[in-house]
Amino acid sequence: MIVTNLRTVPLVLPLERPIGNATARIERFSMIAVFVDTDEGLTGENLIFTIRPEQHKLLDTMVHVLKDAVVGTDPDHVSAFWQDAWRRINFIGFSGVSIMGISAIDGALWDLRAKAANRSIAALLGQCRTSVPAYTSGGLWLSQDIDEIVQQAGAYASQGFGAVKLRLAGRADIDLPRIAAVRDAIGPDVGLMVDANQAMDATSAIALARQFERYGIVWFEEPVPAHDLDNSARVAASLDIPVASGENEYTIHGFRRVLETGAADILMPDLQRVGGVSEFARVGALAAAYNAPVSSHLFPEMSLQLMASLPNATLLEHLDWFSPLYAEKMEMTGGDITVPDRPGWGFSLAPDALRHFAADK
Ligand code: SMN
Ligand code: MG
Repeated sequence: MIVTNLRTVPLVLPLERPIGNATARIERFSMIAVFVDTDEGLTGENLIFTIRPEQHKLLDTMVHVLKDAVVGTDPDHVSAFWQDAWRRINFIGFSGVSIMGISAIDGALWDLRAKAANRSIAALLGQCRTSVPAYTSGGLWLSQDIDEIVQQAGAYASQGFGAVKLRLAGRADIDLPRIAAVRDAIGPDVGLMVDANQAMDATSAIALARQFERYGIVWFEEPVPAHDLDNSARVAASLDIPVASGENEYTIHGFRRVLETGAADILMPDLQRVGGVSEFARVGALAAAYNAPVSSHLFPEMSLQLMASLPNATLLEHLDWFSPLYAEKMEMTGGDITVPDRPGWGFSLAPDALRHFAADK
């Protein structure tokens, strides 16, 4: 089988209500649907996105910049695509938008080769489980007041989620009452994690964590700027609560530094930043060598396939942001999301949704 074409469809997916964390306000997702066609009539697909509309064209361009690395290749030779793409991005750099372009195509190639084998991606990678425990991160935003997050947290617990994530401001006066209220709303048996989205310095992060320790926090996510590995390591070494980080890391090289410095206890690769399915799997193996658990960042429909294959996988980040685009829906039983055994990702972009959310319509 040979790749004959690479196509993209820019999409705009608006949120009903804008949301905010400590570093960003999000009104809509500017997305690129990526399609890799073959001479045998099969097509592999993938999605990448940005929360900043002015970066939409940049993502689209980056995918097309790598077109010559994939058209004419055998999809089973996905590691050869990686090597060639790596050589091509040398001049513009081995992280950031370059890797988003590689991730987009890598994921579409894995979807394609799994569809060609009539297997799921998890089955191709070597499957470990048929469902993955999840935590919900679809709500409890900093942009919502305390009454609203209490009501929402209670609703998540009633829906059966085993854990929920709260976004922090990075200020004790704002965060501690919200943490206490959410803990009260979900009861003692539902996990609670907090995410500072890089807003703090190490000293204040350690001081804040010592005050929220009593609420039974599963992990403290991105306490300090993501690039500041030494200070993240200082927070991790000072606390009993695990530090989780990695949504802003690129490739196995970035994660190697996180592990070597002790900057995080739990790694959170994001499919579009880590380098797609290939690199997510490699980071998972590297993490296993350090006994580090892996929790996926965003893209729940697709990350399920990776989380199903890693022995050291912990919780899947669940939110329904992208579900309007898919023909299939995620299913949850007892807080675990079912790993579909349908071919490829097991979730396919619905043609009517692609038309409905097309950016240029
Ligand atoms: C997050 C990242 C990007 C956009 C929204 C929220 C957050 C997460 O850090 O962990 O989901
Ligand atoms: Mg986060």
